Amino acid sequence: MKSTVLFAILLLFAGSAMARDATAQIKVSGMTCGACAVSVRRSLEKTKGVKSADVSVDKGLVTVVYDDGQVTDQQLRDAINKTGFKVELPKEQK
Ligand SMILES: [Cu+2]
Repeated sequence: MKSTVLFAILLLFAGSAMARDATAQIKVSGMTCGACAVSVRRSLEKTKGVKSADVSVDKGLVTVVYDDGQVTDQQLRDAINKTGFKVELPKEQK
């Protein structure tokens, strides 16, 4: 019985190691209310390769889980920029 559980746990780890899910946290300025958050989230969810998108208006932060084999971080930023809200570049980038 114990070995079955262990095997299941091992399978779980192997599965997550093979998945190519990546998480991006993107700072977005200009969002002021729930409707803003919804429009950003919808546009990301329409983007190919995006698994889920979570938008925090308070923090001005968008968290996207995506398949990095299908879509790039830059494409996510482009999708947000198309909604009219502005992606803030991280300080270390120029
Ligand atoms: Cu709004």
